[in-house]
Amino acid sequence: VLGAAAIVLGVAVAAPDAPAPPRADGPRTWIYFSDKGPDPAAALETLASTAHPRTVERRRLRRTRGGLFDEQDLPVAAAYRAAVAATGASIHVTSRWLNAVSARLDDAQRAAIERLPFVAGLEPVRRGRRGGAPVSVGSGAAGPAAALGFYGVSLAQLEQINLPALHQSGATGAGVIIGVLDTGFERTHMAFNHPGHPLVVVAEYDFIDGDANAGVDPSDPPNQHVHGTLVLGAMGAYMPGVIVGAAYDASYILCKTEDTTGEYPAEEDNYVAGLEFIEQQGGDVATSSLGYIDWYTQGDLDGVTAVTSVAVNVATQNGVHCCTAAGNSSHDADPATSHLIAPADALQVITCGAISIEGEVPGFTSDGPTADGRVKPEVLATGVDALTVNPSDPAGVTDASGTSMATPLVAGAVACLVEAVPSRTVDRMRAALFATGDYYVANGTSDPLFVHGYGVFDALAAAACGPSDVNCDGAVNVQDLTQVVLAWGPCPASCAEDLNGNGAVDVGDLVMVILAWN
Ligand SMILES: [Ca+2]
Ligand SMILES: [Ca+2]
Ligand SMILES: [Ca+2]
Ligand SMILES: [Ca+2]
Repeated sequence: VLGAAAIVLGVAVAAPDAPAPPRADGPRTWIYFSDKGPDPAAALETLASTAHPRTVERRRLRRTRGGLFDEQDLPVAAAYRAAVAATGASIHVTSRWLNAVSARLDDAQRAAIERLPFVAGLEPVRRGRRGGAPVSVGSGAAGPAAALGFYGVSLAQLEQINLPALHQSGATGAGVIIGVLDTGFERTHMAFNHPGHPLVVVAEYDFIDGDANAGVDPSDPPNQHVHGTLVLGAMGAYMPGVIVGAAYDASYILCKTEDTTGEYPAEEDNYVAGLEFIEQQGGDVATSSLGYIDWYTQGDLDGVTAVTSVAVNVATQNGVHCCTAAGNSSHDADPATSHLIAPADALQVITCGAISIEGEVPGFTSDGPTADGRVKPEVLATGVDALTVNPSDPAGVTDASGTSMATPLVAGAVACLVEAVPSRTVDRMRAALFATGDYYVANGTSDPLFVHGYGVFDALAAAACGPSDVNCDGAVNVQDLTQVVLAWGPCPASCAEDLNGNGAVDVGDLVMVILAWN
């Protein structure tokens, strides 16, 4: 069965450069609306009282937009949605953040919708593949050896980011919710059903089939659960002595947003709907091991163009720490060329590249920067022969490779950091990880070739980084002051020196350092 699984995953790379034949059911179209309907102010009133308490709590702690809710959070106007449906178009997803619906349209429906006075525009729904090279899956032979200790076979990949030390300090992801955007998730594995410590799933949805089971339905194609299960195992497994995930005490929101049957496993409307679901269900962290590039060029990856990146920008502004894979489209020694997949270019996403346990960067891991020159990837974790649950053997483990595997390890570490420092904003979470990256610590800068980013971070050190400790060395002193002065000026995306997150390194940040001097 694993052989078959490898074939399914291989579909992602069967013909990366060939023109894409249309699927039998054809692509969908985004229909954007001009406003949120007749009385948005009244609708806004009811939002705060009807929102999930975890969503409200997270926004209070970490939201960087004004207030707790705004027009972005309002649902799409029901009358607008009904008018689109009245043309006969079948609506697939509805996005409040984009103020749009996606639907498959024939020419007559398209013409009728274009004439509606409240329709602002139509755009194709972009689709994509899992970023180039395959996520390889091992033989399943990586069985547990005797006397491996609590972490079993996961020890080395967790130690690489110094995560067991953070766990031992008491931060294991307890009380933190991680949302996962992937294929289906098979949860019969023993590591998800440990007596007294089962995997906790607080919400799930299947955006492909429109049902409430993101696991395995009888009608699902075989192996539709493989990729998602590999990813979930890296975070949520709990089988002491055999395999233990990066955030084994966290709770999960599972979103099946990737199809496995067509040539395009990733459709951006499902991703956007899944991310909104995670935010609305109180997620603290969102992680995606997928990407979209077929319709976009590297020049589009400026953080504000690709629809999935736009959605990630909204999520991070609402305090959701978002992690995503850089892609498996390779890298080169030319700093002017990039091989990223959206939403790796989003403004405050944590973009994850792959490295081996031995510290070697594999050929497949994608390089940055973004089109507007921002460092990507930012951090690295084990993405070569990473160990996780075997989706085809409820007692077994297997190895898998790809930035798909590095990403959930990073997301798990971030979830533990959220438990340790719940009020830390997305900006500062990024800064804390970057400041402890091994490339950054060794060189005082990120990798100029945009392959390592800041490098392999140190989860325990990142937890210790106080709000005014720019360089995360445990003290606030002249070095932090110097770093602020050297970075003086606008910082529209995210930088370690923008301590108060106001988009600039300025006197406010200087004051924060001086007040915290110790
Ligand atoms: Ca289903
Ligand atoms: Ca390059
Ligand atoms: Ca310092
Ligand atoms: Ca500032």
